[in-house]
Amino acid sequence: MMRGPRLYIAGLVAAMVIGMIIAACAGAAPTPVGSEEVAAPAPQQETKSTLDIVRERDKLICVGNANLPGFGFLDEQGNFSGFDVDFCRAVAAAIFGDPDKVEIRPTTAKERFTVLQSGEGDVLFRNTTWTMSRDTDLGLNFGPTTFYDGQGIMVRKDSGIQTLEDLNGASICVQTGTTTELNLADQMAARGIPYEPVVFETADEVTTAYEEGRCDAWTTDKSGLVSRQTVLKNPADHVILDVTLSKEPLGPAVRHGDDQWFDLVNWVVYATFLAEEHGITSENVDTFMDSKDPNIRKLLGLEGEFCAKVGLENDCFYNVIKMVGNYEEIYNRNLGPDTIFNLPRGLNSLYTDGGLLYAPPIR
Ligand SMILES: N[C@@H](CCC(=O)N[C@@H](CS)C(=O)NCC(=O)O)C(=O)O
Repeated sequence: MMRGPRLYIAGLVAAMVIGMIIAACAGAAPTPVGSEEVAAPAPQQETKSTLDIVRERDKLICVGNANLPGFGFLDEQGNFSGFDVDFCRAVAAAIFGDPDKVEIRPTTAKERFTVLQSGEGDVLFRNTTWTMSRDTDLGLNFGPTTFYDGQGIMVRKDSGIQTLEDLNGASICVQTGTTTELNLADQMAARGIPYEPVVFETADEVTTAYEEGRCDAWTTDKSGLVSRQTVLKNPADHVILDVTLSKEPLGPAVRHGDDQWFDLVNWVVYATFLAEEHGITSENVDTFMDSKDPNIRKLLGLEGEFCAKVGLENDCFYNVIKMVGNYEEIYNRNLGPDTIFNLPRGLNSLYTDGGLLYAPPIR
């Protein structure tokens, strides 16, 4: 007898609950319990894109290096030059059609990430290794590797040291805030070789200590050793061992959170690879303006609207090539056979020459 009314009441309650849910889903405003407890709508944040900030400032700020000849170096006249500096100039050429609209903000290894994260710079071009922790924990995005490197060790020629095993019990100078410090520890531990790390904050301190004989060896990226060897009192007295302790893919980094800016930096670097691939240089680029090759036409802004996809004018890559050059020109100007470094391209050759430089297509 009782089943009927119970079912009826249960049905009524269910109908009320469903009705309330439908009302809520239909957008009925919940009654505020007290205005203090209702979160105010977040104010419309005027978050400017990095590109807007750079344009308003009328210059690009690259976080860089002042002490690494060939990569990022400040001369006595107050001018910066080097491979990383040229990539910074290439980004400015793409944005402004003027590679001089740049400021380099020199940093030590340790402070470079904070300077980028705090917004004091727009992009990091400072012989910086792409690692997983930097890519994730530090909130960075790494662009295409511009220089494939590996860690090396320098010793005095007359030391007789030839292998890592010869460094048993040796003191090794190393710079803090670098991958170098960590790789050294890993590699020596893996081989069971005891050593004494002598740690400094700047490259100048490392070099001075090494020259003064305070350490038997000195370790950093091989590019860094070749570069800093030139500032030693007697460069010929030193030798870089034929050992490679790590992979050091060096390239640009930007902050997380601005995908268009990340794309822009990426495609400027790729444009230098593609220009080399097509044999287009700063000298001959104008002779390609009547090219029938669709790949070249896209690169030079003659076909499609590719630069617009990263917020720029259609001649953005043309300006990079015309004003700064293709990858080979940038490499040779700073590190090639006519420089004191004379670094062989090796892995930093195009994929068509057996190297690792490979740009996706502009399409
Ligand atoms: N690629 C490594 C090493 C970068 C690095 O800072 N290298 C040193 C040694 S060559 C340097 O550039 N020092 C310049 C300076 O401190 O002034 C990294 O990203 O941690």
